Amino acid sequence: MTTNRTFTMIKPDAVKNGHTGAILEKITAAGFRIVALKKTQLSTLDAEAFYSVHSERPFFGELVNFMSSGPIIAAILEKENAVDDFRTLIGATNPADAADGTIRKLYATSIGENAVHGSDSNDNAAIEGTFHFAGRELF
Ligand code: FUP
Repeated sequence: MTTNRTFTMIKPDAVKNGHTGAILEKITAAGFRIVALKKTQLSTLDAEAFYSVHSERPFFGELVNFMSSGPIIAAILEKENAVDDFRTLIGATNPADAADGTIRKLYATSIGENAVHGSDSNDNAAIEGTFHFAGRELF
């Protein structure tokens, strides 16, 4: 995957609360092109694997339960400087600390149920995109 791509999930809270359309609109309005997109649901094992880097953290069990609790929207996005610009667009992990106008400020309810995921590096964007999508699903 090239370095102008990032990976995102609209998390179960935001999907359940009906924010999918508004969040996708904010993403495309910010200049991101959708390379791949699907609605899916993580199993417990999927969520444990996706978040394995956090397996020793105290919130790991809750994170896995939440992320497998309902459908998500997974997407690969393309834009110059995609990883950093997307993290700016979504805001801080804790919505209480997120800047005004960011997706988490607008749509997240707590640090655990924070509406969206955004890759934190080019390497992880590639790994996470491959976790969710086959090559023939990228356009
Ligand atoms: P981010 O990169 O902003 O998604 O944040 P992290 O990689 O630090 O955390 C990944 C996910 O773990 C967060 F989206 C939500 C969850 N988390 C908690 O539930 N509690 C915490 O204290 C930190 C993170």
